Amino acid sequence: MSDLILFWHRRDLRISDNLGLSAATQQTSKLVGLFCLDPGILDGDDIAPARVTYMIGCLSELQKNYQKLGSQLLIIQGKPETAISQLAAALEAKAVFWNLDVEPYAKKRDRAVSDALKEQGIGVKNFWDQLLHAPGDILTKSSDSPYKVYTPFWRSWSQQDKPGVTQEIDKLAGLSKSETKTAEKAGAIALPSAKDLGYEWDTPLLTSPGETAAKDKLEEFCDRAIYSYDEDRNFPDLDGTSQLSAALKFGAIGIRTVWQATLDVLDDCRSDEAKEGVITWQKELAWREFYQHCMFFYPELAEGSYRDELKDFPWENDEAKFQAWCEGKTGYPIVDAAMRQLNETGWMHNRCRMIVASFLTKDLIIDWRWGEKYFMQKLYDGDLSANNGGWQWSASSGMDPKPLRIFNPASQAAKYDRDGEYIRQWVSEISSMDTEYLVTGKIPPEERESYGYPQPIVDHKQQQRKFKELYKQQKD
Ligand code: FAD
Ligand code: FO1
Repeated sequence: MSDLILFWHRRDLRISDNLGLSAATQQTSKLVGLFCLDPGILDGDDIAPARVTYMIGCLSELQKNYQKLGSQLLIIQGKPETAISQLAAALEAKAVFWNLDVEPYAKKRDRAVSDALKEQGIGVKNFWDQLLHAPGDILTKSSDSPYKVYTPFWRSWSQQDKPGVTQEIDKLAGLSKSETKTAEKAGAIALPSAKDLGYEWDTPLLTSPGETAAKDKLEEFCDRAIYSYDEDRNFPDLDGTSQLSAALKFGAIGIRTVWQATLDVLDDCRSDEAKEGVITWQKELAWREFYQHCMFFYPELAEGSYRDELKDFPWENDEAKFQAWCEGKTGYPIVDAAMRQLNETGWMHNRCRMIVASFLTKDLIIDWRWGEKYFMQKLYDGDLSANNGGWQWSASSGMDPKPLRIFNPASQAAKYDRDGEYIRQWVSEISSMDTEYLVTGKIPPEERESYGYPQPIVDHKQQQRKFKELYKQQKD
């Protein structure tokens, strides 16, 4: 057995501020990174080309960063428990380290990999890196159980001491030439492109992949928009949010680095409004952790509605209406703008995610899981816990204490896109129409016809009444 430790990356695609990786460097200087292209994930029907493109971009930078430190990032392909144990055994690694994840698939996969390695006498060590507080660290005082409601979770979460940024790694030792050959024989391959994996995405991503771009984005956000985040985050035509979601999903940036940045800017705040901006952003980071804790403790959330009254809901599930929603052709300008933003960029503004999710479930009366899956097929930040949390919240099927939440598309547009700028940007065929038409959606049928814009596929008022009636029947 050699001194070699393999560090298995999954959604922590970075060197800096990586808890598990830092811990491995405390035990050995001979440390090699590893990523396993997993058909169990990549062959799924909920994968977005934009997301795979982002992930491969992160891996490409990670490979270069390992090389700069004197080591390498090995890429393998296949069932992790087979591919990883085969490689680790061939290289006579003394241990494989990795950071844990909350997802049901991750838990099962990790158990299998752990068992396979231990069977061969190879050590395993795991860490919680992607959260400031691990599942189980934030529990109710009354019954020592996980929180199901966000506000008390935030109160407890925000009061606990947070870990600091880990120390920079400046040097590693990698594989010798002959060991590299052994690794190749045991399955190590060159990093494929997203296209090689069957995923094509040519549009530049809002945040470029990799550690460097993520750090730059954080710095830029903290210099510019964080102080007015409390107000600006609601307006989809403004560049008022961080756009760090994909970096956080894939761990292109460490959560401790992000948290430290919020503490630094809090120190610099000169007004209460500025402070409010920073705290509101911290609350979003806490939403991320809340949904991950929920997924960890209640994995059944991934399967369907949490609330009984939504479990066997008589969804109408009209395929043609679903298609119109997917394509941004519902005849509701704010909904269509948002869906087109998603289709064209792989990202959608949070306010609009809530609007289109409410529209799919409450206006089209379509099972929220259809929307959840479509989002995963398109979003480059698609993340099981956050996406499922957002959809269950919007469908009123989750743990949220507010029973029924219905958004009126016109009121939402009037409040958050009052000049119709966002709608104009994404629904080009009606960009020259009066703002009043765009925002209210009350466009005469003949105008719609002449502009080539669809008639509304449903009537909001009527559908809202229908949904409430169905909901009442389910509750009784
Ligand atoms: P910012 O406003 O800058 O927020 C900072 C970070 O906090 C985000 O990057 C994200 O990591 C986290 N965050 C913010 N809001 C939420 C939230 N409501 N829930 C959980 N984490 C949050 N977010 C995803 O990362 N992946 C998803 O697949 C996803 N699907 C969603 C589906 C629906 C129906 C809804 C309503 C929300 C969803 N969100 C999802 C949450 C949110 O919309 C995005 O995190 C946010 O729009 C990303 O933009 P940003 O990075 O500029 O966010
Ligand atoms: N993680 C991997 O270890 N291997 C993959 O091939 C892989 C692909 C992938 C594609 C889309 C996506 O959103 C995430 C992906 N991940 C991959 C990361 C994944 O989120 C984590 O592995 C989770 O722990 C799985 O539950």
